[in-house]
Amino acid sequence: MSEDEGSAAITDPLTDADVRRVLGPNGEIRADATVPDLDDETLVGIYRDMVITRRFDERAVSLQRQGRIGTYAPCAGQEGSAVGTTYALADRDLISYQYREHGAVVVRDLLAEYLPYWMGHEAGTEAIADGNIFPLNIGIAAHLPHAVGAAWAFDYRDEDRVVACHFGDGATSEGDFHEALNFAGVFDTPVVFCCHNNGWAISIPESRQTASETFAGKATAYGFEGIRVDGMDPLASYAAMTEAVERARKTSERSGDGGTGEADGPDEPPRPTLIEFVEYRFGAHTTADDPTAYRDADEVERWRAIDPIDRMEAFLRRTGRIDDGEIEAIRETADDIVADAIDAAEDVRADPATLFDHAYEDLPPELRRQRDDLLAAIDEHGHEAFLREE
Ligand SMILES: Cc1ncc(C[n+]2csc(CCOP(=O)(O)OP(=O)(O)O)c2C)c(N)n1
Ligand SMILES: [Mg+2]
Repeated sequence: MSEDEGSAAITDPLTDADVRRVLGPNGEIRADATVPDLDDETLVGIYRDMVITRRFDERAVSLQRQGRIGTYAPCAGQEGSAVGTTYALADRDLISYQYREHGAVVVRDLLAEYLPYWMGHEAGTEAIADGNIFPLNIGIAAHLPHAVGAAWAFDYRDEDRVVACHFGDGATSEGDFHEALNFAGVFDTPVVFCCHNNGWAISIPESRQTASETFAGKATAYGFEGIRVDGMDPLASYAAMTEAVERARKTSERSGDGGTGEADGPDEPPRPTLIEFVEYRFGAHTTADDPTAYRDADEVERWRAIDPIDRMEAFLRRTGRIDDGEIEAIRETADDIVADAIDAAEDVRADPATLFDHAYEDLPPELRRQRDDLLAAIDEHGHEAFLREE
């Protein structure tokens, strides 16, 4: 984005012709687009899950400001791709994500179980594993080889499961990204790489991240398809992901023979896809960041004009699927779901001694001494002495 565009009036910020869209900037169905074949309940469900994700975001930022959770990475602006892609998956499919795609957890209905993670409790990541979601990953791109490994294992074991692997534009500069995509291309692993290009990696703009014309174009080097999609359009995100998931499933499942392997046609292997979701994060990189130091307010406003929730809401209204009353009810439900999740998470009481549990099979002497001191102190003063004062 050039600087002289800074003061331009608010217009559609996403004009690249190669970016797939179903909804226009105002939620209208584009002339060249097909609305995915989903029933009304599912379409409203996509909207509801985005509203819940946004509400969760607002509350999480506020909780961090009050010292009730740790550093948090907001998702606002990116709900369309996080929620839309997850609707294209079966529950048995695995999700591996960076740290911002909370909408995926919302769709899997695991918000309450997950929130303790942001309060420093291991239980938060353990719980989402039960919903086929890998622990979130802060070490940029480090989860990509693991995601590909999981996909390879599914294929090897002949399991009808695919992996959705989410990461940012910044992650594409890591060696792990290239190793993972290369391996996936060579070994035909059933994985969909979801690159969330929000224009920034903390304060590094897209223009300093790559000299490639697009992030999707990098797939060419690995021998599979790369496509660009409006990540602030949940329907386009769903449609693109559905297509990529289909390609990743084994031939027998793709041909609809129920996995008997008696399908007609050549025995094609699963193929990976790289989807570049072009989108924007409205808020700070994390609650530890001040984005006004590196991007101007006009840029944020331009992208806010195509807010994924507003567009989906306008689409649902225009097509007669929801009205004011239903929208109000969805917002109230979202408030309640998030409030209940916070209450449940704040009730979690971890044993401080578990701090020592997961790094070593046998604790080194110094850590053993520290643990023994802690246990002795708990013995003397009781657990309550180690809890935050209300
Ligand atoms: C290996 C590694 N290097 C650096 C960092 C510090 N870091 C945290 S987030 C981030 C930017 C990532 O940007 P991107 O992949 O675009 O994701 P976004 O935050 O925009 O969603 C960096 C460099 C890290 N966590 N891990
Ligand atoms: Mg980014």
